[in-house]
Amino acid sequence: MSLKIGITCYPTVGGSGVVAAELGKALAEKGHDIHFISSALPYRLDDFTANIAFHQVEVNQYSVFQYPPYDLALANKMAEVIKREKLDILHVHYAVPHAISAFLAKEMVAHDVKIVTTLHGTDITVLGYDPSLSDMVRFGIQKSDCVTAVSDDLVRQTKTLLNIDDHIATVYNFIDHAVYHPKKSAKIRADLRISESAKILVHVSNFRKVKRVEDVVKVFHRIRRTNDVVLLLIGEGPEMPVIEKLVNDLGVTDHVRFLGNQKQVAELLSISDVKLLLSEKESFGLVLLEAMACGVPAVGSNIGGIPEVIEDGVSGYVRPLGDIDAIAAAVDGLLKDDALRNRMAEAAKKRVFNYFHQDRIVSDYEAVYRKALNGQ
Ligand code: GMT
Repeated sequence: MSLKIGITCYPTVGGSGVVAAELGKALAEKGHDIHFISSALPYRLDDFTANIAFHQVEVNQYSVFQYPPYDLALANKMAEVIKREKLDILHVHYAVPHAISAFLAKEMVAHDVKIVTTLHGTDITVLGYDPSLSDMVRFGIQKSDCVTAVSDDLVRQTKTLLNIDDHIATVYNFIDHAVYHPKKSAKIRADLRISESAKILVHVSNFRKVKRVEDVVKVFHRIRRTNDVVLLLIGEGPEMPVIEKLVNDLGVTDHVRFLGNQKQVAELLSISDVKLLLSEKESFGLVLLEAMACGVPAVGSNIGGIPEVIEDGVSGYVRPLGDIDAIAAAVDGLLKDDALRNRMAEAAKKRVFNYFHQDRIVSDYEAVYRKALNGQ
């Protein structure tokens, strides 16, 4: 049965926006009618598709408002779309503010839309600790018809932190295999001035403090002592000046390529040998999946959802947070042993295909929608 589904997410570059946009596209391909309700066209949604509509939330600034009331404008737009399109499901990504706006919208209309909320991390691992917001996060979760989180660890943290018993289903993130698969390109190496013999480490993030990009640079500096290796840094964010200074202070500037935000990363990932994600908080780590699908073993910190993505010792390594020695030893071992790296690359591809395939996860979300509609 095809459904009318509203989707709200943060449209900017970021895993949650990517997952929401890719989910909408995949659901549309399966015949559902999709309505994105957001402040801007979600990143990754640039091609026209007949059964995907975008409804822009506009916030007018009036002098009576000290702050622009985005959450209210969003609720109003949601109510308008629910009523006009007779939505079956409103799937919001993040409890605060999106689940709260969805609840308000549902109260405004005489139409029994079901609210599905997906937790992506920050609303629990940051806002959940803030006493001025935690009750609101709990309220958003409890007023949703179904709640999902992107890892078992996030389910556990949500329940413990907010002291709730409500059922929260783990629905892992996914990638589109048509986009993420090994795409070898000799030209990219040449363009980046990387010799054929050099190994490549890669890190992709929004360069927030929580990503600990400094650890990535420290590990790189350590392994450069005994390896011909280059570091690709993809993304941008507030920590960039700190990272540039550290790269300079450690004397590795000539071996680091700052590539900024990139839309097409599959080619860059495919020329890489090891992917690093050393964050202190990471509910899932979508960038790990992207690299692993391109045949790149990953080394990550032992926190959040990372150990659910990387199978330690099989598709990469999971090492203690901030343990530069242990992380550098794992990366060094991978760079020096081609057979081991190739074995792990194959295991990484297989793992993404078997557990995080788009078809499987999209079906999981459809099952969640059916549950919400059946009142389960
Ligand atoms: O990691 C970020 O800073 C961005 C954030 C987002 O809103 O996209 O990412 C969160 O959601 C992603 C998609 O579910 C996850 O892959 C990331 O692990 C998660 N980030 C954190 O938990 C810090």
